[in-house]
Amino acid sequence: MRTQVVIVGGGPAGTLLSQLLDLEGIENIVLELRSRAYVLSRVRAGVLEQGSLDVLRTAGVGERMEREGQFHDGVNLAFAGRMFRVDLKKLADRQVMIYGQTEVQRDLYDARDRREGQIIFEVEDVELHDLDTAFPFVTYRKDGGEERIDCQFVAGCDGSHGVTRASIPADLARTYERGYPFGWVGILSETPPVNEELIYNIHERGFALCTLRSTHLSRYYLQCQLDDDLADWPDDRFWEELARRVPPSVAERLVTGPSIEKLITPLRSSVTEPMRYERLFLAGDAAHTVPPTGAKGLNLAISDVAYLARGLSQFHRTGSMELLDAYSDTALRRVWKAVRFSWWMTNLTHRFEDGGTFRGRMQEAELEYLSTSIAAQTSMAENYAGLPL
Ligand code: RFL
Ligand code: PHB
Repeated sequence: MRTQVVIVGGGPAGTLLSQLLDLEGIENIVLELRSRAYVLSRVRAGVLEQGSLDVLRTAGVGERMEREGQFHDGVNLAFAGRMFRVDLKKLADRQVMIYGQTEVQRDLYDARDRREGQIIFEVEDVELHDLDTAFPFVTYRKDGGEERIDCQFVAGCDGSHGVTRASIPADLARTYERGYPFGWVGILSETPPVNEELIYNIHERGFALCTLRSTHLSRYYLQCQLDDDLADWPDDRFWEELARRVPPSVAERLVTGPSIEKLITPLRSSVTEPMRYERLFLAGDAAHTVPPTGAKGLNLAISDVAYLARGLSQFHRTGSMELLDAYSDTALRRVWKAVRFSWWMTNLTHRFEDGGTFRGRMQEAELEYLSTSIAAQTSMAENYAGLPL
């Protein structure tokens, strides 16, 4: 087989890139490890920045999002028994949209179907070859047979556990990493959300997040131990712990019910530089991970893909490599700011074991400052609502 761009990974980054390239007349094939149903069953992000909405509209997948997504003008932080609101609309002149990653993914797959895009699911042993020549190719196995696709470029959109990042020779790439000494356990339940807007709860028992998908679908997360597993968090324990970590007035309104999905995840920051090796370009979680506290992961995947699509389309139209050559630097400038914000928000909101120390006092002082300073809230608002693309 032959195509212009092979896209490894059919998550949001890979599928969106496929759609944007197709709209520019660039042929591409997506290779995805899992089945379509499996990808659609992964419940992850919920918050889209305005810049992400613009990219999704350009890709022709804005219609259902516009109809079913909820715009939010602010987010709330609760600590020491009180709650304050950061007004995104007033302070940053922007809103965010609540629309689940699962829905974005479904819209993208449907859009690819309508244009008869090629996504090959359940591929194994993807390997990249001759990336440092003008004739790279990708091999993989499907239904037991060995396949080969020749191409001009490869896009590595295969997430944090993918294979493309490792195709960059070790001496040409550097990975910066920070692990946090805790994880999140999260549930989805068919209950009305406890609050119309998100609440980030800072509590001595650990962080808790109240978020939602719709008027009848709630999503909650709790900070947990790094070595906890799902068996440690039966529904009853989850709801009891959540009620303790939110302000009493919020706990009173909490409607509980069986979880329909539950996940546990460690928190981590990581960035690989550069996001390119010769004819390979990395985008999304394949190049970087952020802790979910700042709601930035999916939004970064979308902005990377927007930059990369621009570069590939310039090459396609004019033969110029200018934007592709600038891709890694352009994307990384935005990535590092989101990594910083996610790290800051994680440090601000989570309980560290050293709570009674100088660091703990600094955390309290910062919360006190943020709750009373419009300047501090403005900085949080512009980052949370999303820096310009
Ligand atoms: P994905 O979604 O991981 O997709 C990568 C795809 O590549 C496939 N793959 C391979 N395919 C072929 N060959 C291989 N060898 C392959 N290896 C892997 C995988 O099966 C998969 O389908 O990466 P992508 O596309 O870069 O998208 C990134 C986002 O999924 C991620 O950043 C967000 O979910 C992060 N995130 C959030 N981001 C936000 O912007 N806002 C949020 O509110 C938000 N909340 C979250 C989150 C992530 C969470 N978890 C589970 C870590 C909340 C949580 C709990
Ligand atoms: C979510 O709705 O799943 C969500 C929202 C905000 C975050 C993380 C996750 O910071």
